[in-house]
Amino acid sequence: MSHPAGQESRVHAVLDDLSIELPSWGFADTGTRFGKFVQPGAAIDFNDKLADAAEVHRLTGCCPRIALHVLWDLQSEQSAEDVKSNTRQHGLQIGSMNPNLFQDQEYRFGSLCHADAAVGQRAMQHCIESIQLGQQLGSKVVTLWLADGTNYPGQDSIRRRKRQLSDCLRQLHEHLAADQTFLIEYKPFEPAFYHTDIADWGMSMSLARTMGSQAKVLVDTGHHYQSQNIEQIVAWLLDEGMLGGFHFNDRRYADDDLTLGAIDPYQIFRIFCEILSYAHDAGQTPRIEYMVDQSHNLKPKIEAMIQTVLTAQELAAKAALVDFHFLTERQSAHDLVECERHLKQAFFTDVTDLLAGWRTKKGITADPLTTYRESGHAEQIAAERTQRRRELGIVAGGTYA
Ligand code: LRH
Ligand code: MN
Repeated sequence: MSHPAGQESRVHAVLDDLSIELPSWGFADTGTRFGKFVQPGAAIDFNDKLADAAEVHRLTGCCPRIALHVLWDLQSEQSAEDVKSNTRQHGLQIGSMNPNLFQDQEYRFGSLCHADAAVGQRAMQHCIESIQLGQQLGSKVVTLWLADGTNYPGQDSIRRRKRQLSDCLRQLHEHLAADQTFLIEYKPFEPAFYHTDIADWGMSMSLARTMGSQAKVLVDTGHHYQSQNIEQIVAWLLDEGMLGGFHFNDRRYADDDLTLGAIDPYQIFRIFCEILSYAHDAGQTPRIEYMVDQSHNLKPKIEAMIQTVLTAQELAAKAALVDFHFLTERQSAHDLVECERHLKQAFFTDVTDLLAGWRTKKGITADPLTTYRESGHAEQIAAERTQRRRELGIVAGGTYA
């Protein structure tokens, strides 16, 4: 299929810039509160997570970093040097560090927002250790999501928690290395169901502003109310210089963590359009951390991750087809129909050949998902890990209660 002049180079330039960080936890067995469905090929330990992320990077050529969840991936006996060399051996780099302030019993009523100073202190200590571990591991990003909130009106003072949280974040900023960025993730609800201390983009941006110059906002696409216009939030954060990154996933109802584009691919296309429109007007591509945050309860995990990365590339490539000079001209003419038609035309354009061309140029397979499905890799790791689980006496699965 021939494409108008300039489109191929625009698409390839956008794909060259689109480096996607994979979540270590996307390769391990996960579940819902109603149970955990185990997969024979699921990662058993950190080394498996590295091997699986490396397989996705080998096939897609655009996932050089793996995000770590500090308590899920880093055991105390592992030295930072071990983790670093192990990661390098798999041809990967350490991406963002994710402190975990949501699974310990004492965080029942919050962590950094907890009224009990001792609990708050322990939470601060974990954040400081995560920041320092990141420095030892060469990680440039710390992403903080807090489950903190309340379940009932009157349960606690929202303003006290806000002020305490802001103080904590200001202190944490002092511990950052000059090249570290701190991303504050917001979420409107779950696990708290009355108020969440960092519930939306405005609260996150306000906290990031008072925290310090190295703090920005993390947009998890699954953390919005149904009718919220996410691309408008992205446009605002770009214009404020406060967009730090994304946790990509999709949802039908709440924080469903489904594979990207499974429900609303046009949503992600519109987000990429806001980013490319900003880049067009600013004459430069903003530094954005593109990260995946999904849990693959039913789909084979590596296939789901490859599918996710390919979907992000496809939707970014479609957004690159938009001629923002033409669009701006039509917008100033209030030519609503042509503006919408131009976006829809790009969205419905088949970019398979442009993507294949970019992959061939990079020396990787033109069709990573089919190549993986026909490689026998899934069957091979399922057999090997089933055997290893048996040897380790790991009885997989588990009920909620
Ligand atoms: C919270 C969240 C957060 C991660 C977790 C795995 O819902 O999006 O980013 O720590 O999922
Ligand atoms: Mn997230």
